[in-house]
Amino acid sequence: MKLYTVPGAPNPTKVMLYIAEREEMGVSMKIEQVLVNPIKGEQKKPEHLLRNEFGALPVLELDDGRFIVESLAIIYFLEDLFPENNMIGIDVTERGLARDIERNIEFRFSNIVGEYIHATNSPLGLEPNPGVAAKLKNIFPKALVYIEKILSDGRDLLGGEKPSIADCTLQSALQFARFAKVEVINGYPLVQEWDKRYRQRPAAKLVLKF
Ligand SMILES: N[C@@H](CCC(=O)N[C@@H](CS)C(=O)NCC(=O)O)C(=O)O
Repeated sequence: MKLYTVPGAPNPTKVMLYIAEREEMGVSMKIEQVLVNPIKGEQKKPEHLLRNEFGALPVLELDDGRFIVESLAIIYFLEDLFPENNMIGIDVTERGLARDIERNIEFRFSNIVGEYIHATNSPLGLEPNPGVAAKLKNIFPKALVYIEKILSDGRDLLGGEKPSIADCTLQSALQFARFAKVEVINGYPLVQEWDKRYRQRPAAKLVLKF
């Protein structure tokens, strides 16, 4: 299999962190990573549009030549393909809760922070939009309060002691903020500590560039 990806971008990083965490747990996925550079517009080139008509990253190319183009669908595919010692676990309630945290973080934090970054100091060179940035800056702190509450019982990681998909999602958004030099977690000490802790993990050291 091949993963078309780019370090630094949030959705590709989420999948790359997931793969690195699973490999750390002893799963050998044998996925070749192929760079597609959005700063050069390579995600909109005809050869990439054949992989993903939406012109986005990441894309997983299966061994039979078909493609999966949504980051979370790629992760769940890999969970199913390599079920032993998977990340989301087997207990139905635990799985439901883990998925809930991940979705809340993506929809209420990562996606909004991504738009905030593009409106503030876009790595893709989009025109800054202070009006949009000011509006978004009032929205994502609610998610930070939610994350602080989760971490307030002293857990190391979002799902407890083991890494979860939510950790990959949150860290990929925070890396994007560091890459763009846009501050988003000041005043949220438990999130800041989690961030420092997570970045010490071998998988994080392998994947994160910023
Ligand atoms: N919902 C998709 C979003 C994919 C996406 O928007 N990827 C960004 C990078 S984080 C991208 O390729 N942006 C460049 C573009 O859309 O031109 C997913 O989760 O995979």
